[in-house]
Parts: sequence; C-alpha cells; structure tokens
Amino acid sequence: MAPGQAGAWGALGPLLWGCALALQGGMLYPRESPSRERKELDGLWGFRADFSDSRRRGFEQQWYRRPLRESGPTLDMPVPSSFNDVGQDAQLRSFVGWVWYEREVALPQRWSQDLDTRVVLRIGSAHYYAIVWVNGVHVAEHEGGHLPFEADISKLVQSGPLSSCRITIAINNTLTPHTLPPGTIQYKTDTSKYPKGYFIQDTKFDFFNYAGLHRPVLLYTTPTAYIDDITVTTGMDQDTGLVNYQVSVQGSEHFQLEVCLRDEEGKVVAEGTGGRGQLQVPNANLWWPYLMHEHPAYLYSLEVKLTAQTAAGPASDFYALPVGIRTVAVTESQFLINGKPFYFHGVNKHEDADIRGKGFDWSLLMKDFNLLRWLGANSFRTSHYPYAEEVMQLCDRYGIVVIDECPGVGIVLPESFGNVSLQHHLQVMEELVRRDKNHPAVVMWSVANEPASFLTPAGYYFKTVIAHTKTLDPSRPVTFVTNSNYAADLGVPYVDVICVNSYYSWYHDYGHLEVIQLQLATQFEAWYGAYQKPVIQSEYGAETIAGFHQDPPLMFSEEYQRSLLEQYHSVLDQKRKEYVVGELIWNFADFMTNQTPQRALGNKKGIFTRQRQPKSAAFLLRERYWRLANETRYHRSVVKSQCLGNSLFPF
Ligand code: BDP
Repeated sequence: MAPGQAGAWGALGPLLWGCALALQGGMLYPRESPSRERKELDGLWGFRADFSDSRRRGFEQQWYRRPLRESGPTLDMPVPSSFNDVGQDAQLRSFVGWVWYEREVALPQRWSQDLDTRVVLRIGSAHYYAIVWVNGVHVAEHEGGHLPFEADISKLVQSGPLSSCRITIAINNTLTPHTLPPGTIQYKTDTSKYPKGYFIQDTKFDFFNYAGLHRPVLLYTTPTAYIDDITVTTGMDQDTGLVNYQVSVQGSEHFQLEVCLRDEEGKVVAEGTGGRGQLQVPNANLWWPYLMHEHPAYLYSLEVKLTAQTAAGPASDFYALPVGIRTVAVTESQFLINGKPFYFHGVNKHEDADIRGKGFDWSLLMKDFNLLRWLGANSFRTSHYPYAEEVMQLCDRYGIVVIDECPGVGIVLPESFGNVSLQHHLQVMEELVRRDKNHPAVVMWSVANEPASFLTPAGYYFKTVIAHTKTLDPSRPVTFVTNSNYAADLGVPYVDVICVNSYYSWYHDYGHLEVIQLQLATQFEAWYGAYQKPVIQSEYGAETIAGFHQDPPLMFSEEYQRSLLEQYHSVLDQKRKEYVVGELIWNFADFMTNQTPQRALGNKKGIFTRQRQPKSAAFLLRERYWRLANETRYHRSVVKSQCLGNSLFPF
C-alpha cells in the first residue's frame, strides 16, 4: 500500500511513487567472501522529524535533493536505534509521521570505478514505511518495519566523478487498518477539548510503537553475475543426512555452480554441481536443540561457487551458508525434532530495552542469550514480529528453537480482514520465509497473535494465509496464536499446532490463584478435544513489580508471580504427558508499552526486569527448565556433562 491511499496515510503521508517495489529475488544475508565486501553504516546519522502540520514539508521542499542540514536544523541520531527515547524531547518521543535520516558515505574507489562490481544498499529494518534516495535519486520503497530490503545502487555510484554517496531515508511510523500490525489515526475534532488538527495513533497491541532505523544499514558488493538465492531443506535416511539445495543466479545465463559441504572441522563431506541437487552426508551430525544433545546446534557450511561468463569476461562469486541437518514433524500429540519428542520450555521475548527501544545491540543480544542458557530455556517465540537476522543466526549457533512470528498482532478491526490487508499479510509472510527459510532453529511459522478470529471473515483469511505459508515452505508446520474460546475461533482449524494464550487469575478472576488449575485443565481439554492437535501454552504470566513483596501473595508482588506460575506448572506437568508440547512464559523481560492506566512504565510481566535482572520467578523457572531438560533429555549424562562444562548446571 502506498502512503496516500488510505485515510491516515492521506493525512500524514504524501502521494508518491505508487506502490512499494515488487518483491525482488533472494534476500541472502550479506556475508563477506573472496568476491564480496561489506561496509557497515552504523553510527551517527543526520536526523529531522517533520513536525509540519501536514507532515509533508520534507516532500514539498524535497529534503532529499540536498544535504539535510541545508534545509533546516538536524539532530545526531544513532543507528541502529529507535529515535523515541534517545533525546529529552517529549514531542519526538511520541511523534507520528515522517522522520528523515541521512548519511554521507565515502566509498572505496574500486566500488565506484569497477563496473563489474555490484553495490547494494541493505536496510535491516525501517519502521514502518520507508523511502530511500541515493544522491537525491529515489532507489527504494518498503512497507513493513521488521524485514530487510535492498536497492542495487551500482549505476548511481558508478555514474559520476563522486567517490561518496549521500543516503537519505524517510520513514513514516503511521499504522493504518491495513498495515501489519494495524492501527488507526484518530482525529479529535472537538475544539473545546483539543487544538485544531489534533490526532493520536491508536493501536490494539501491547508494546510501544518504537520507530526508526532499528537494525544495521550496510553496503555490500557482489560481482555483476552473482548468487542471488540459496534454499536448503534437510532430511535423514537412516544415518545419512540429506541436504537438498537450490541456487539461483542473476546477471548471467552462462554459468557453472559448484557446491561443497564442510563439517565443523572444515573437512569436505559432500560435493555437487548445478543449480539444484541433493548432498548425502554419511553419519551426519544432526542439528539438535540446546540441552537435547551433547553437541547441540551442529552446523555445516554449504559453500557455493559460481563461475559465470559476462560481457566483461569470466567472473566468480562465493557464498557460504551455515546449514543444520534436522527434521521437524508434528503428530496428533507430539512435536518431533529429528524424530524425538521435543518439549518447548522457553520464553516469549520482545526487541526492547532502555534508551535504544527496538534498536539492535550486540551487548543486549549476548546478555539475553546468556540469560536464556542460564535459565535452561530451549526455545522462544519472536512475539510479535520477526527479530533481527543476527538474532536468528545466534539461535542456529546455540540451538535455541524458534517459533518465527510475523507482525500480525492487534488485528481486531473488521476492515483489517479485507482483501487489502490479506494481500499485504501474504506478502509479509513471503518476505519472512524468504529471509528465514534456511535457519535450522526456525521450526514453525506463526502467522498472527490473538486476532479477532471469531469475526466472520477470519476463517477465510487464516485459511488463505496458512495455505500460502505452507506453499512457500512445505517443510515447517504453521500456527497462529489464539486466546479465543475454542468453539468461536475460526482460524484454528487450519493450524498444525494450537498455540493458546491465557491469563487465568490475572485478567480473569484476578487475585484467585485457586481457580487456575481447574480453568487451565478445562482449556487444554477443550482445545485438544476439538482438534486433536498438539497444544502449546504460548503465553501465561502476571504483572510483577520487581521488589514488591507480599505473602500471602497479592497481585503485582514477586510472590504472586511465583505462585501463579506454580499453579500453571502443576497442570502443565499432567498435560505434557498427553498432548501439551510446550510452555512459553510471558514474558522474558519487562518491556515498554503505550501509556495506559493498566501499565506502570510498561508491561511488567517479565521474569527479568527491563535491565535484565532476575525477579524471584526467574529462579523458579530456572529450576523447572533444567529439571525438564533432564527429564526429556536425550541422554542423562549428556545434559549433565554439557552443562558442567559450561558451568551452567545448577544442581
Ligand atoms: C497477551 C498479548 C501480549 C500482551 C499480554 C499482556 O498477546 O502481547 O502483552 O497479553 O497483557 O494477550 O501482558
């Protein structure tokens, strides 16, 4: 959808170049290789929010034409980061509309002079709608705040005497009924209460709509004939690992492809040629989840070499993709990884932290992974949008299993189930699968969280989104996350695994911990009875202010969170012997939300604070998760030795 088409965009955005660019080919993560270079553009960018009433001044005055500082004052803005919490300006914190980022980049001479080099600009995430210019020339538009997009800028940087380029990115954070997630702009027209032109952004999801350049922005090169995409699926035949690969090439019709698979010692274990084929790995080391094997997360490296004929002569391109050999399957009551029952004992997360908001940060990422391993968590759900690619890579490396969720959250308006929304949802799933299809850690797609799936169009909507996702990737199960009454939910008939959120004794019967067990057992029996599909308790939890203590437990105290969890666990312990295949706590850490009377500086259901310090429930969960790991272990000795080796084993 183009800004300008829908009501809210009409108010806040200009009518520009029509719809977003069609999906291009592959979306391989930019990796260095003998034929590829990278230049990271993290750091301080020039920045200005367009506070004009129409929010269109930047377009009227064509701010992209000249350096941003020439059209008005600019701020220094860190990238990656949300812009909201960096400064002291309350208006900028809650700004809705277009903001402008700019960065001048000096290019290596070869990039601007060697016409056999392709120069690509890649933006990891720009929330929500982005328009990009290089040296004042429009090069890309993208809708959707959580997935990467690219522009080939070779011609621009190779066309003149300049060895630098000026990158301008305008970003609009407005959400409409057709964006993912959706939102509405509400105009307050009563002039006795609000100033003229007053509006607010309303959303039906429970996290702050942080905006900006949230993930790394970089330039990278490839030869003009290049490896555009690689798709890998894996299987097992007895002890032989099967790696099916498909490679697509751009920039040449005449080429050869060689592939080889190396093990972790660098030894070649299988080789092949051509654009598609199957590699066979005798006695393969499988990719196992964390705590399920003595050597979890085994990764091979699939090295692809392209030799192509181009107008300028022969060219080569190299790309190395990490590959984990593993299988995923779902039965009536089990979730199987490599043929063994897998029980999700993990968390729901958010990309969220002090100051940087949703901005990517290596230190934060490592702290979170260290906490996950400390906790004995083997999995998480990317609630409620796709996370940074660097996060997914770490999951592959550490064996943390992922339910990969698209930004389909807060879909409650009837108009958000119409065709415009549906088409966009299908496109987002396509972009998500294209980006994450090769991660062994990703074992399931989640197409939405808690939509109003009792509305009449919801059945058709979810049938279509789920069927489309299965066509895109037949190798993984698909879910969506419900909190409806089982009989009213029109989406669940189409999923492979039922994910259900419930907040007994928090949003219902609050304060009455004694009703949890009965209500939770009823919930599980109803869902399983209706569909005979494995069930995951995909959210449960309690708001808890770190340092609040009360015994006997009262709401908001650390004791209440612990007791609520214990009540859930006792039912989970019965039902996991039958058909419940996982439990994911809401939430890993406290996180920022919109301001409401129900939220004291954000959602406090974390078992860690927003600064990643444990509340009492973290210790309870840690004990439980390590016990579960030992019970569902692959070999008892294995978990023990592995964890002792890492000084992690808590018993
Ligand atoms: C659930 C939502 C989640 C919220 C949570 C809560 O899926 O996004 O943050 O409720 O209220 O229903 O804490």
